[in-house]
Amino acid sequence: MSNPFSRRTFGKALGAAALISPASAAPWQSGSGNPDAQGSPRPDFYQFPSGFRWGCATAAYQIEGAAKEDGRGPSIWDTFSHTPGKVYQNQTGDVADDHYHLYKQDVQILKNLGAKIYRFSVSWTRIFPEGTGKPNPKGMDFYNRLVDELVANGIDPFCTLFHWDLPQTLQDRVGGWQSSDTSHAFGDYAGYVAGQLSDRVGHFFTMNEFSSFIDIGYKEGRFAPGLRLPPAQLNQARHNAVLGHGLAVQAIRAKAKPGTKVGFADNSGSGIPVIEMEPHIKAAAQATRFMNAQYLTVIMEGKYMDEYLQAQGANAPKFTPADLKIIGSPLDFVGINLYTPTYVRAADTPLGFEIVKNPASYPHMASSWLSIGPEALYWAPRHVAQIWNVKEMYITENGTSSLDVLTPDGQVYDTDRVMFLRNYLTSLHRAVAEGFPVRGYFVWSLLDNFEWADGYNLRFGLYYVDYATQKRYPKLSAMFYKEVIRRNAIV
Ligand code: GBH
Repeated sequence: MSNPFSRRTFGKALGAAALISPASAAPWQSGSGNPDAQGSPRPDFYQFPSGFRWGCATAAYQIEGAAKEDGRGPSIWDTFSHTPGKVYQNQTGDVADDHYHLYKQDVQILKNLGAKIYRFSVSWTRIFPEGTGKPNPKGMDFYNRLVDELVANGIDPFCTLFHWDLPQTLQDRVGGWQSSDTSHAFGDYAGYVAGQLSDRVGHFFTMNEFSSFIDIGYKEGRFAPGLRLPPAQLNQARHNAVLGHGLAVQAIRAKAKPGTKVGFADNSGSGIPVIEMEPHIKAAAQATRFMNAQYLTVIMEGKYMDEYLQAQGANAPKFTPADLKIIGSPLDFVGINLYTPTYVRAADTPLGFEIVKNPASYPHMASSWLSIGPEALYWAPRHVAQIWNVKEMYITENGTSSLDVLTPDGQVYDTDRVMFLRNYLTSLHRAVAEGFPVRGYFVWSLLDNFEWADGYNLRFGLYYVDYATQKRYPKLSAMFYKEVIRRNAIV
């Protein structure tokens, strides 16, 4: 242990000295490791502060299955996945991971990992099979059982109210997010669920990834409901989505136990300075505001950016000042789903930035869209904290697909996923060490699952799912993550 290039030496360079063990010990001295390392042969340099919370995330349609059970109504993803040609090999979420029946076993998996937080989503049509009307008690029962099971096992449930499975009835009746009727229906549903669960659930996310369900579902047509709307209608759908978010915030505040925290989980584009120097950093912050003008920015600022409205011209959304007040309802925290970087440079443009396109040789993971940029996990929290003065943040998703292979001895050696997580976590560590208020981190995902239009082809789990038997196998990455959690440090 006399390595002059110890991780500890680098630690000082990263400004993380406060989080590592005795400053008096020379970096090359052995035996001065962090006491939390529990027998580790070397000091844990990438130590997280105590109280940092580690967990995993999932979403209802991707894991639950039981599509017709206990009165669940159809969602737009049932319809879409059953439409030939929309999903890889016409696969559906009818059975998925059968989590609806295997949830107790899945909670044990979480417990075994050492996860202290778990993010799941509620299927709207289990609660209100037609989107509105009378709640279905059997549907609510499932989430009551799940939440009880989590709490009994020492895992704090974080609940997402909308992860894309919109009631088909609302799509048919009013055009889904094309109508503000859907925004109001969502508010009512969110308030109802929060009222039922907030005695045990302390954190609610209104919606997951605005741009995914609106831009891909209503503009590109590759996600449910598979529409390609012209710009004015698209902008109105975007507006109705953020309006629904705001109405849900208000409904949750009205119906949930006092002290319940409300936020959202968005995959906001995160500008990364091409080189870490002042002009590019400033440009990256500006880009972050502008790229997210129709979602994150209007929610955080209660106002559409002038540049956004000007750029949209006659296609800009129609709204009232009252809408903006609802959309900008104060939040308790912000959740950020983070996968890919967007590089930005300073430029002589009205907002002072230009997005730098990656060359074709830029590396990506098994999903072709998943370009690798660990530093996104540093810049996104920094931008959100600095631009909007946010005091509590979670990384609500981060992880990767892999072409996992189950070996005959029941192992999955997903070294690519371990590489990915280890590298991204170093950037998260930097953000936390510099004081940006990230309180917890959720890996996407606990289990392999229905990866939307990619079906079961791409696996994102820490646990491999054999869909023929529904047996779960821990991958190498699960063992890696378990050790990260145990040591509260990157290993
Ligand atoms: C998240 O989306 C979702 O919240 C989660 O449900 C999902 O399983 C997970 O990530 C992994 O994908 O069709 O090639 O243009 C992440 C953001 C936005 C990434 C949509 C994929 C479509 C890629 N996603 N995007 S492509």
